Amino acid sequence: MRYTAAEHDAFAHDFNRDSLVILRDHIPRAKLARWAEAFTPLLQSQIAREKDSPSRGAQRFYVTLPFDDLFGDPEIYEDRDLLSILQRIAGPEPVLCQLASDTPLKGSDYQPWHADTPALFPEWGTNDTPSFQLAVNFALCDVNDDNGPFETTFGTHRMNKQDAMDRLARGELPIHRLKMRMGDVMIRDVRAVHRGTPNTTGQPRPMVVLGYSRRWYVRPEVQIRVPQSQWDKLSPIGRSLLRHNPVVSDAQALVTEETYRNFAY
Ligand SMILES: O=C(O)CCC(=O)C(=O)O
Repeated sequence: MRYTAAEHDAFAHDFNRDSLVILRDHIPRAKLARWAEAFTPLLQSQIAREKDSPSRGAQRFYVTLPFDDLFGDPEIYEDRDLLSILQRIAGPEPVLCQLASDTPLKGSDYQPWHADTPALFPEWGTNDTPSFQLAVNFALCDVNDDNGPFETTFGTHRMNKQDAMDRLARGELPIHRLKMRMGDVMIRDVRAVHRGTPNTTGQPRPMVVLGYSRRWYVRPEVQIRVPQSQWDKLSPIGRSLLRHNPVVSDAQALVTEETYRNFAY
């Protein structure tokens, strides 16, 4: 672990205020360079599948990653700092239910401002509950002003969504344009209002997303297909994190055509 319990507390405190925290320089860049290399053919296949109707907007692709020896890496998804902060934010025994990526290419545009999930109890007219659905994001390249930095607002994860949108439209909410180095890890509450921005370079900007949720929260729109041979190798922590995902034969695990289209909350 890089951080002390007091530092985990401080991260959780900042997260609850802002909707996100970034652990700088947390994953070795050499490891992510290997991910980037293996990602290229997966992206190409997804582009070929979706070319007439990209799932996340013009020239923006959602690619599910296989839970194999490279991408199913416990040094990343079981990282002790990450889990310590997640448990402070979203309670004990979280689940991991999504292993995927978002990639804008040249020709991509600003997405509409959005949240990735509706309020837990919409009839309350407020989002003011503790966090229940989190995204852990890290890029497979350095993210600068030109290649599609993630833009977000602070504190809107617990606001009424319409109020947040109205305040944003009136220019009352500062917009944070997040430049992240490859190796930085962001933990964010997906209720915060955010958007993808255009990538104007010729290089893709892959951003990995690991989806974690509270122990009782199920997201039917995503899943991780865990090959039996990987399940057999999982640690007790890995088995707990992945307990709600299907365990499939190694041959079946290769078949994945998940797309993910909802983003207009
Ligand atoms: O890739 C990004 O920077 C943001 C993507 C996003 O928010 C989405 O597709 O819902």
